[in-house]
Amino acid sequence: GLVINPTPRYMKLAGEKTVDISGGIRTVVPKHDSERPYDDDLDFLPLLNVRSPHYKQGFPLRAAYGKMPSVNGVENVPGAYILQITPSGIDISGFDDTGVFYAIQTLRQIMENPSVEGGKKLPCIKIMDAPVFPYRGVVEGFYGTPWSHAVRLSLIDFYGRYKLNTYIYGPKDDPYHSSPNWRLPYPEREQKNIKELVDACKRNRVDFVWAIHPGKDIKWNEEDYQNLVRKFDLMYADGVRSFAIFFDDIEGEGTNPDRQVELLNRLTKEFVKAKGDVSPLIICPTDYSRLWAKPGEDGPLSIYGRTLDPSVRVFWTGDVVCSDVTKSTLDWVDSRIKRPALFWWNYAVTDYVRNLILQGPVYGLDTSLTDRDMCGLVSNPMEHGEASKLSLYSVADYTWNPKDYNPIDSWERGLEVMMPRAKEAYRTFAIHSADTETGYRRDESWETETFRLADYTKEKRDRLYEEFERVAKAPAEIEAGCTDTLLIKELRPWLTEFGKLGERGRKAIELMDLYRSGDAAAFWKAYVQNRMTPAEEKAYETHKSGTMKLQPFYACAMADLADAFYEQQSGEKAFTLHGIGTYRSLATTQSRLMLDGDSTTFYTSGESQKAGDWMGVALPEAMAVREVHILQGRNSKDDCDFYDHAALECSVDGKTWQPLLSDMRSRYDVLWKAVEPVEMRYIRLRRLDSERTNWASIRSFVVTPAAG
Ligand code: LTM
Repeated sequence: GLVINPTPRYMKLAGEKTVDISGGIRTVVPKHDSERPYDDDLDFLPLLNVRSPHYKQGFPLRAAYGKMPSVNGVENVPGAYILQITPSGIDISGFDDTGVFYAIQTLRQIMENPSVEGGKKLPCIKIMDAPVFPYRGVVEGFYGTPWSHAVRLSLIDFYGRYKLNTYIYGPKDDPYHSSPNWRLPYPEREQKNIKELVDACKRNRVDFVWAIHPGKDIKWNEEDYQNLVRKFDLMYADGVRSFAIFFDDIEGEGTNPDRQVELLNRLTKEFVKAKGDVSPLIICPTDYSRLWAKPGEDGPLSIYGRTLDPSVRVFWTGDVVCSDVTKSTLDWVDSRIKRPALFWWNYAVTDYVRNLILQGPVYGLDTSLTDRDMCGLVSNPMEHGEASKLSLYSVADYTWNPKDYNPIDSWERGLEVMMPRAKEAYRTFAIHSADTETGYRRDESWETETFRLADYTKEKRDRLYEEFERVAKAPAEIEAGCTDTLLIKELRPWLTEFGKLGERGRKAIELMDLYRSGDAAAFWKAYVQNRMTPAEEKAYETHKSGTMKLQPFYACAMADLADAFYEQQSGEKAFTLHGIGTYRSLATTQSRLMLDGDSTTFYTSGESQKAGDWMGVALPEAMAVREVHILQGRNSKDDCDFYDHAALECSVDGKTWQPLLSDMRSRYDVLWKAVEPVEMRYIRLRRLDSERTNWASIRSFVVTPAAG
């Protein structure tokens, strides 16, 4: 029941024993001369909010750093600490000042724990704790609106609370971070804000790393070197002691790895070492992902490995730009750069899907990694900084203690911390707001089972109906229970749409009931009212959630009901095609875009293609077909998002398939005409062997029945 985040590496409760701190806490200077008492100016009692009314009274707390007994399994590294609560007092030893600060954060969390009787009775406990990765934190490195000053300050306090120690400032759309203004000083007001951020970071034992992104137009000459140093000096004057240089997302001369190395090595010598109190530089290479990194000895990463000063940290984003943190990707890059990489984890960034807000669990992080595999991990979050705290809570958990990291457990705890007075409603919103639809796919709605009209059962219906009711109610409950005004401001547009989704999903189920009751007039009236208008569709597209299961349920239910009603009224089957296949997005409304008779709109898989994948359609029933015509790609022969090696197949039962056209190569326009009509219900285009890994798209899929 004792929740501490990040999960401590070692923690032992002394049975049921507790100590009473209702009289407050007083600090006592430790006896040992060899230990340095915790500095007065770093006084932490305000953090605990329990200062004793009189300095001679209260439960004693002794804190010191500089000499920490080494304890089995927990390394003596920066940030390490031991916290012990016994009847004789609270004892803290930190490896360094940060270690003491972290011990205080742990103590604060113990006191805030609901099981700790209003923070007045503390359990007797021993905690020995140390971070596994030296760099743990955040890179504000996304495209889009940079965080506001208020959000940044609120985040920095959050980093301190959860022992994140690195904040890299590098918003792509800050004109003074990137080209062409990287050479210019910040306007006075913004420079003042940076100073405030640096001070807030100091209070929270966070390294403020100022990053520059000069590669789009840097000239490899003395003038631009001096421009860069001048900008660094301005930052240095305001207290910045850590710097990064980003060469991501650029073309041309700036990408030259030899020049990049020259710059970093010269800066290391003439700036970092000359100043004496500046941390090692961090570089983001142009080859930051295995997707395009040149693998050979002459590749930029190997050049770094051979020539870049060993103190420089090198970023890496994984096998693709947004991808899992795995041993294999780290082995690949580390063997080239000759040092453990610093992982730039592109989650929960949404600059490539700005209509989504990601609130799901943090997973895809190998829990067996050590600091020999990577020197740390920083998360690139969403432009919605407050709403990113949920994922950062888990990033803090993982980077401190990967071995004990459990994504779902961490997520559940994070939800409670973010919204203690509306946790259930927030959970409902979060569980249905997780997937990206494209790119770095995330699981979503995993507790929800949807169904089609044909599979309607009372149990399935009731369970889903209850969930849609929870969805419909969640926004009001969150508005009432969430005390974080910055957070609610960010979530509100999505909450509004989420509530509407709950309503229309609930009504879609009621429509199923009505249709089954046979009251045609009442059904049709309600059906028409539950259709989304173009304006509603647009509003939903702009602030989407429930994309994996809830909205697809609604869309499929409405389509099924229309077909069923048509059949009920006319006595004939409606000729409606449904997208089927190996891509999840085929079950959604997306697949309509290849079936709408408009070849300017297209369906896209949202996933890389591979051998065995297929996309197709299901007819309402088996029938004789005389023609199938498919246009692959988005709009022209130059598209690469098509199957360049494929087969066209059909089936009556969806299990046994027969070929219509085999071994087609580079065929955008797939046309099959029957000599004799063929009986079929399912038709598919199947991907055969190919080098191609693009997403697959189809802009038109037309099936013509023999009778049509
Ligand atoms: O990931 C890196 C190193 N650079 C950019 C980021 O700025 C951007 O936020 C992410 C996600 O779109 N992708 C990048 O390539």
